[in-house]
Amino acid sequence: GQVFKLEDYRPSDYLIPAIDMAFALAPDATRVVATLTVERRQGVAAGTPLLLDGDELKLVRVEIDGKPLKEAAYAVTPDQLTILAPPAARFSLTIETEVNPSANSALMGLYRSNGVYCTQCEAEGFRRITYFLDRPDILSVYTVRIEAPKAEAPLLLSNGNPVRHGELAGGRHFAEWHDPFPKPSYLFALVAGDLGRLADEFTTMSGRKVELGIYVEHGKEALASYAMDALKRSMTWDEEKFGREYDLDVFNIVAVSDFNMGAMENKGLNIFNDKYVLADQQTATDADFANIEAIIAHEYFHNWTGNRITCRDWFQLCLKEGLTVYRDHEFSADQRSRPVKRIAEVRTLRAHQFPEDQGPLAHPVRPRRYREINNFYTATVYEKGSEVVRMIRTILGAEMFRAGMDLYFERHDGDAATIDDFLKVFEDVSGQDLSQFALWYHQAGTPHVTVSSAYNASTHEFTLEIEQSSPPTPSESRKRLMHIPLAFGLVGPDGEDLAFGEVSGATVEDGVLHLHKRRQTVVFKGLSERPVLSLNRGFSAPITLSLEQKPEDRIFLAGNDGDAFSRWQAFNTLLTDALIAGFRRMLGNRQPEFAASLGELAGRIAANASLEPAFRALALTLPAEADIAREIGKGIDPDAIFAAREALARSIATVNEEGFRQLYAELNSDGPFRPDADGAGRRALRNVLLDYLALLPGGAEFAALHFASATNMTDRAAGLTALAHRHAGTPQAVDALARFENEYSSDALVMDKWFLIQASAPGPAALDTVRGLTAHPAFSIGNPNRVRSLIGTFAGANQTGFHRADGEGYRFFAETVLEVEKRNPQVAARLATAMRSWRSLEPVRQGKAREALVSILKVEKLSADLKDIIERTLA
Ligand code: HT7
Ligand code: ZN
Repeated sequence: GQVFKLEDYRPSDYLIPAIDMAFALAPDATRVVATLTVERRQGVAAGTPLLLDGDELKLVRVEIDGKPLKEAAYAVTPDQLTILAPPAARFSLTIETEVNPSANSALMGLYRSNGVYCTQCEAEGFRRITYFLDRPDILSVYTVRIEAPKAEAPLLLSNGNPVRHGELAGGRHFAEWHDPFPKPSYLFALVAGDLGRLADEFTTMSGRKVELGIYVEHGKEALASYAMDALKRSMTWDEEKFGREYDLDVFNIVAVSDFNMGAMENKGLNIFNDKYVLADQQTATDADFANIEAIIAHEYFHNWTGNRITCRDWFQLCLKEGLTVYRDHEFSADQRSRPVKRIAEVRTLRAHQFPEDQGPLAHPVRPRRYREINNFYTATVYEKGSEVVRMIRTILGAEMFRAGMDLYFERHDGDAATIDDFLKVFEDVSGQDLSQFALWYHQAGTPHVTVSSAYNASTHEFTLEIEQSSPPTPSESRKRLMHIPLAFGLVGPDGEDLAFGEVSGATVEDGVLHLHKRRQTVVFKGLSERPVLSLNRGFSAPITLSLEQKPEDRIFLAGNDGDAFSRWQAFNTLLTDALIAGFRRMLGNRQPEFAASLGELAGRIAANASLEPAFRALALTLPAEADIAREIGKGIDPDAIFAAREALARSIATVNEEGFRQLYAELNSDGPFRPDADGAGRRALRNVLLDYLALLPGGAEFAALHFASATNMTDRAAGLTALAHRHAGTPQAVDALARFENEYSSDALVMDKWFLIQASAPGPAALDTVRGLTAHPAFSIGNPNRVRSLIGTFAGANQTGFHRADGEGYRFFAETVLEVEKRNPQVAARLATAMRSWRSLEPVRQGKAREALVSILKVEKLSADLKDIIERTLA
């Protein structure tokens, strides 16, 4: 396949300042008439051919300035339309195409989901609707007319503001939309169908009224009320925190049930996976509510970071995605608990981005090459991209960061911009040189920092020996040195940060130590007591850190560090170290042993009422099996990791049984359900305690009671998980699974939880369960949510089931990925990334994993999406 390279970027020869589109919708044969105003760019020779992108298109007619084009004047294939010698510097080009929305199972372009017509154009779906310069630096003003039978599609939506609508003969009707803001084609959207509407309004900071609408299946309107509330809070927050006001008369959101990703920020018409819109306490967990809030905010924030200022090319994807993730993280931190949110973000980053950055699919936040752009909507672009923006804020400080953002909006509104443009605004407002910092965008891999410390009681000096390194990644064997901003504190015996005098060996400003070199010896003077070092507070830099520190110091930090993230980190490091030691003992056929201090500390954290429950829940959650595997790095035997983790959980539960039971009972609140941070935090802590208590004698009965008495989905799902994972096959587990299935068989989103819980049940038997569930009536291989909940969970979150030593998990997975690929290459490719860490497995599993990957590559006519992932995974 073709490799696209950043250095090949050239502006297009032609511009398309305006496009008028007319859709005559029909399930199998929709007609699209697109009239493009085309302008030759200054300096381009007259007669230069105009090459328009297409993808599986059928051309019906083509006209220039209203006259049919002779056959000799153009060349057409399903993938390209070439106007061989355009007649003038400016002309109008009319193209009629026919597309089949019903047959579009790839869910890119115009398709039907549950009888609703909808579109997905990012990244290159617009070319599946009409021939176009389908690249993000072509900005056009869109006017769209939609025509359809009124009974089938009473609702006709597109971007921008409504212009007019009316009745037509034969039971048909039409609506016209105009979007005054020039936009790239990937932000085009159309929705038509019969949907219910939840309506509201918002008055912007300058007093303009905006009509808000969330469209869902009839009868589900009430389930969109949390999403509506999140939308209004997002609009207010963006005004208050970034001075950004909404700019159209309407803002619509549509929920569809077949969607390749979470949601899409089309201008004025966001389209959402219904999983991220519909929620109430009986069907959604607290995690679902938090996701809805974050994704509603994310898509809304794109209106300024992505839509008003878009990307010049797809290499700049992080310009909109990393920045918008940063903005949605800050929003959630302000709406909920900042430290809890930060810990959750870091856990996600480590679970998804670190393995990507440390494996064969590693790429820079701003890549320089791609074969299939759909495969670059990655944790690196999104999550590490957000961390890079966070570091800019750490380096510049809050005020200067805001000044830079203001300048970005002022200077680049209406532009298709680059990462260099973004960095330049911060350089311009601050006068700082960010050229070394820019490597965070350009260099792949997770930097590693090693630190040792020494205190000299006679000179009152505290010395740090620091070294940075970056491991090689695909096609980047030599790495340059990074600017790494490390927030820190020197913690004194009373838990307060100690003041220090002169510092040599590094720039230290506002509690941040800046690394620029390979090795730095940093000396803090004027410390009359030995400090305990708290480093990378708040996870100020996305690195891995080897910090020589005594367990007593970690225990001290876990209880006393002024930074909540670092308290969590200190305890988590203690747990991880214990689990790795336990794993090694298992490999040596010895039972793991754990220091009593660990269990006692867990008990103290659980009982510490001065800590918010959500924090305690996160602290008491043991590192996941995949986290432990990542820390171990190679020779992974998932069964040994599982056994070590189980043993530690049992030991913590046994030592703390009484305290945990008492706290569990105290947390049982009977008040009204609230999906806010406090309510969710209490449930999270109670459900973590359930996980521990379910391991003790009588655990099945205990979990069954929890399940049966649950008054909300968070508790019900936690009870079912405890039964299905810890007591599989017991009458309690079998009964609870059956009851759940019976109760929710007609609610696809809730059935996804039922699939997920079974797909993640540890042990080799999960494979047969998952295989069997692919034949369940609620499962559908064509629906991305079903595939992700059953197959994606099995491969991504079931270490012992998927990585069965006999390799059967991999074989099943390879077969299923290929089944998915026939319908939806994009979803198949994303699924396949679950194999990215195969080289860290022990040799037998590694061999079986390799066989499965190779078996996929042997298939003829593999899609570009899947081929790209498998080839890079094997390289
Ligand atoms: N910008 C959106 C990305 C997206 C997408 C990309 C490829 C294929 C399908 C897709 N659906 C949505 C979502 C976002 O990041 O906000
Ligand atoms: Zn986004």
